[in-house]
Amino acid sequence: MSSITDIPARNSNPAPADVERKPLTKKEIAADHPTWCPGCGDFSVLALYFKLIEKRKLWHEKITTIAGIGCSSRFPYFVQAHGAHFIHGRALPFATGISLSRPDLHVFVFGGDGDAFSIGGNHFNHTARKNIKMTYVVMDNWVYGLTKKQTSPTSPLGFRSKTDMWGAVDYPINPMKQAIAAGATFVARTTHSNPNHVLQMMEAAMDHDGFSFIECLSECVEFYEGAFDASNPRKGGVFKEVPKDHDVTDELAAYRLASDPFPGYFGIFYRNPKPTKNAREAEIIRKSREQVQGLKDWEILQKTFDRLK
Ligand SMILES: Cc1ncc(C[n+]2csc(CCOP(=O)(O)OP(=O)(O)O)c2C)c(N)n1
Ligand code: SF4
Ligand SMILES: [Mg+2]
Repeated sequence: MSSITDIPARNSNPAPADVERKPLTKKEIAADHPTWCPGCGDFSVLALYFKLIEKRKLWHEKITTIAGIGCSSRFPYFVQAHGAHFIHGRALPFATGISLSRPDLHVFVFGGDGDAFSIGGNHFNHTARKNIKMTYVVMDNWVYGLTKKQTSPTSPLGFRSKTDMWGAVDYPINPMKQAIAAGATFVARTTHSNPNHVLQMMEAAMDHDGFSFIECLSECVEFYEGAFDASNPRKGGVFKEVPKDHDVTDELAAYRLASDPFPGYFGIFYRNPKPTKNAREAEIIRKSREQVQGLKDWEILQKTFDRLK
């Protein structure tokens, strides 16, 4: 009888049949036509996810695309693969269950700044500290887009919205600092307006064995037009990459990079692998299986009941 622990590890070599399989084409990965507003930054992130799937030969049955609720969180609808559009702010716990039970899958989570840092703020911290193996891309537009312009945790001071008619008075969070402080083992920043860079960051995140977090600036052209112009050279801004001599294993140096005022730096701020919860749990399962080796299922059950007496 097979069990979840018999599933091959995610990084195991592909079977010979897989080697001969052609990479999926965009046509095979794209599902419904995205319902985003024309010009929304989220289109770019989706297009680069398709590119990643094609380039890295990720088969339908080997990936899963999870999201919460929001414009950005509509993401899984548009991907022809397994996935779920889950409850607002709860994408990470849902993805955690998948990651721990199916170590052979690439678990990708997409969502917005509200989903990640307001209603899902608690889950963000805990998923990061537990170092659950997955890639989380937050499409940060500094606003609640789906619900038509409320202040989000990343909206800058003074931002006028339906919830702050006289301008936001709450200090915004800094997603990079939050991710580093929470214990994420891979922390990167990119922007929808630089497609090559988005792809580069997604590839690096996917290859990281642990919780990999990407803040991807993604403009909401409807409710926060021009928010990121200062980071876009085509709009007169500056795209400043993380300095070549930055030590990505240095947490304090990463924190200092994250303190640079907007538009700040782009690239990998922090990458410091350490054992994942996936690995630790797999080890516990392995050891406990050793203890019951050779026993029949009913004998294992009986042992458990005896322990409960
Ligand atoms: C429990 C719950 N509370 C509130 C809402 C309403 N709601 C839906 S999306 C959203 C915020 C979305 O903002 P963000 O995550 O930044 O995504 P965006 O639309 O900007 O991409 C809110 C408050 C909801 N769907 N469920
Ligand atoms: S409201 Fe904003 S975030 Fe939502 S689809 Fe339109 S441009 Fe994109
Ligand atoms: Mg948002």
